Amino acid sequence: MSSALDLEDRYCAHNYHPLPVVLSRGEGVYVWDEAGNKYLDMMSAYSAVSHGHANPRLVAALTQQAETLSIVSRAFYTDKLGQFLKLACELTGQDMALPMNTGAEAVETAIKAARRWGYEVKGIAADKAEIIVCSGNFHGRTTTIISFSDEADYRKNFGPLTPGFKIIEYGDAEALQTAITPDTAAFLVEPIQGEGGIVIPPKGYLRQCQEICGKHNVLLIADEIQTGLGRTGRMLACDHEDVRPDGLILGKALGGGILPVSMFLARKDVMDVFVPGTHGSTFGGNPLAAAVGTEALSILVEEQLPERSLELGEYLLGQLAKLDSALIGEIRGSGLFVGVEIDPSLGSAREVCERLITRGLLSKETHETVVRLAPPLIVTREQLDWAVGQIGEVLQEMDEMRLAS
Ligand code: PXG
Repeated sequence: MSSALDLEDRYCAHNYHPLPVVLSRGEGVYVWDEAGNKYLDMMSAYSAVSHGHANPRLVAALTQQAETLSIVSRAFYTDKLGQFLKLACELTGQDMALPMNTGAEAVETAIKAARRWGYEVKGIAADKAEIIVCSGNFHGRTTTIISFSDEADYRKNFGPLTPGFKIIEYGDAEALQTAITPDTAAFLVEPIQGEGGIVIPPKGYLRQCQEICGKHNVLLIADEIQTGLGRTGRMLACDHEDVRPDGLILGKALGGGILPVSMFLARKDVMDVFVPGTHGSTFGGNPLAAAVGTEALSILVEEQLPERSLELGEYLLGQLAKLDSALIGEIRGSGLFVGVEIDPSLGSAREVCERLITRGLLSKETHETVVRLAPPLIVTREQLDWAVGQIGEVLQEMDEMRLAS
């Protein structure tokens, strides 16, 4: 056993169950382990590494800004934050942004904004504001956010939980219509559920939700931490249905796979509920994060990564569809955000991932039955061909073993 693996097992809290590989270097779509073995990264840190590992433009932006000015806190203006948020607003059609660091912090920011907007603009009675969320949601790990998860493991023995949330069926616009009351401040939704297993709602769902929210003066807040910034083949997954949400949450790829950078963006009348002293973060919006975030967004646009994701995603789905294996249930995806459902009666998604690792392909199961394929958006067609070949061979191996036993 590797000593790095032993050390991590001994000293790191066991809040994850990592696959047995010790990574030490990354470049582009590849990472290498301690022994020098090379892997194609089809996980991209849950979509955070859309630009590829150690992207030279991002490393240059990082080092140049680190040598200039990194952290000063929001007690002062800096020459980097305004231009970063301007670009983010222009690319997403939002008016203003509030910078944070991790995804969960940006979701918390959205929740605070929605509640305060509910009281101060919509006129909901004190402490009555409700936020509607979906079954199978994943929005992060803070105490408030797990309070509205329907995953028992995420909540167990972390109570007392935060009230004020109502869970409805994902993908069912009528359920939203029924659940709304005069106390509803917002509907918080992932345009495609990532951790839920790459779950794609029915066509037109988001648009219907937007209409319902508009009719009832309820904020539609899209959590695009995982689906945003080109992952699904458009800049935002909401763009597939020409939906502009009232609030938008970004994270992961916003930091270019180098730093944790997140933000909540919204219409001006929503963002105006924040006045000095009502919300903040020591690191949120620091010049280092702003410089890297600006470069990350510029690369997406200049290198047309959303368009690339759309084209290569369709290609990947087409190639996967040609695989002939009893183990495969549904194959679904949008852009380079693809899930391969493994029939649990015939094999486990984790076993598929473990076998793929031994062949130099990194992926991670989600919800036990889904193999997630989400490579950096700079991946090439040839690299995808190689990956599909490996997946095909692994499924064949598992099929043969199953039939032999
Ligand atoms: N919203 C969505 C849609 C996400 O996928 C978050 C919010 C939270 O982001 P942070 O940066 O706080 O992790 C995510 C995160 C995990 C885990 O084990 C989380 C994610 C993906 C895989 C594993 O906590 N997504």
